[in-house]
Amino acid sequence: MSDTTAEPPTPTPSTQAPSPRTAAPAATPMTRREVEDTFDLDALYTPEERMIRDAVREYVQSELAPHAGEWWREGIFPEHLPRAFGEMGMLGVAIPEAYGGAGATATAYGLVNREVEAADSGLRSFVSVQSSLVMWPILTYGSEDLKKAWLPRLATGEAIGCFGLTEPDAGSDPGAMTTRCKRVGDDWVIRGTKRWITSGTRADVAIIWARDEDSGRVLGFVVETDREGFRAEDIKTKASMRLSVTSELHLDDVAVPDANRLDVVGLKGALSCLSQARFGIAFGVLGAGFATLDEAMHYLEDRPSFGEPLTGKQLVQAKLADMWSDLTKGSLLAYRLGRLKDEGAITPTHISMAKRDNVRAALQAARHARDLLGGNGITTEYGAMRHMSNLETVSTYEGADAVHTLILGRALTGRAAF
Ligand code: TGC
Repeated sequence: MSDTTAEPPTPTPSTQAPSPRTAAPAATPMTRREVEDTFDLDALYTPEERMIRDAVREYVQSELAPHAGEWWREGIFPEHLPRAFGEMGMLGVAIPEAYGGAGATATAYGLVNREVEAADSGLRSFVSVQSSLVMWPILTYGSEDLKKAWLPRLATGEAIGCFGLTEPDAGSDPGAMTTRCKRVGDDWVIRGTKRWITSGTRADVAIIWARDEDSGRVLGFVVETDREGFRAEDIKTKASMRLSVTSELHLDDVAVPDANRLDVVGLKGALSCLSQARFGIAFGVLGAGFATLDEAMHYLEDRPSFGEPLTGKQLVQAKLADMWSDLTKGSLLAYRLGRLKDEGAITPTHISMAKRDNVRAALQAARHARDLLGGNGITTEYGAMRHMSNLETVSTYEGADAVHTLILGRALTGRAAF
């Protein structure tokens, strides 16, 4: 039996003096490639997907990323970009080649979004609205004449498109739209206001959703923006997405021929387009998130504080590790999302989960980066604050975080709680 009353042994004093604090050896941080693809997803992409991604990465990093801060600060979306994007094959990546697209996989389209958003979410907004919200509905619901008239020009960037669903008083609940259409002879006459419309004042063509006064059903139309009664103006008070053009559209009894009506009836037409755009966002935001992680890693390694680089501090590493881990899980989710879409097995629930959670991961990464960069983090010389501010918009548009949460809740429980 042991003697529980015995005194604990007296520790033997060390004969060695405590080692003086020595300078930390040179650090060998992971490369950007290792950080951004820790689970080697690269090996799972096709050679064509890798080729498209790498070409866009090179273009974005050399031609867009160095200027994004200045364009954002000045509130400029440079006029030459649509044509340049077209030349790079970045518009309509998954649209068939017969209509001017690249005919690539949905995964390739997602990867393009990711590369573009590494520079700025506003640039990705242009690409995804043009591809997912304008080209996709024309391809899917448009007549052959509409496809031939618009898709090749939208693919080259010669024509610009926008998507009018949201209204000043109808965002999360698009069914509450007040824009109306009425059949008059061979035409439809459309009246209403749309708001928060990317590229609205630049657009040559608008996809407009309106409720039929007679049937009460929601219909979609391809509306040329030079039609009488169509007017657009920019929203100039944005503290986010500043290098993206965001507009309000006014349709004052705009007449369009029945041939411009999309072949889909009900809100599902518009929601199916949003599914395409939300898919791209789930990939895109990872680009912004990883850009803020990369920036923070470089900044902190070069910045000593209390005698050593900030990357050697525990609280800093905790944030970096969370950013890396969350964005990496987002990449795995996006990869699977892409393949489900390529296989035709994707559902709106998959997309809602990926859009919601990947935006959360990217936004949290940007917030951490902003914090880690200290005072410099609030300037536009660094990307953290700009990305953070943009991602606040991305969290709200194309289905607010709360809407996607409730879509997931409805899928889980079978009860709609909107
Ligand atoms: P609900 O009953 O759920 O559905 C009505 C019909 O639509 C179908 N559906 C979908 N189809 C394809 N993809 C989806 N994601 C779909 N979601 C629903 C559904 O099957 C049904 O079809 P059917 O045949 O039975 O008629 O409709 P609800 O009114 O209850 O909708 C619920 C809710 C909240 C999920 C939906 O309204 C929603 O997603 N709200 C958010 C809307 C949104 O994202 N708005 C922001 C868009 S961003 C913007 O407009 C700016 S333009 C982009 C830019 O310029 O940057």
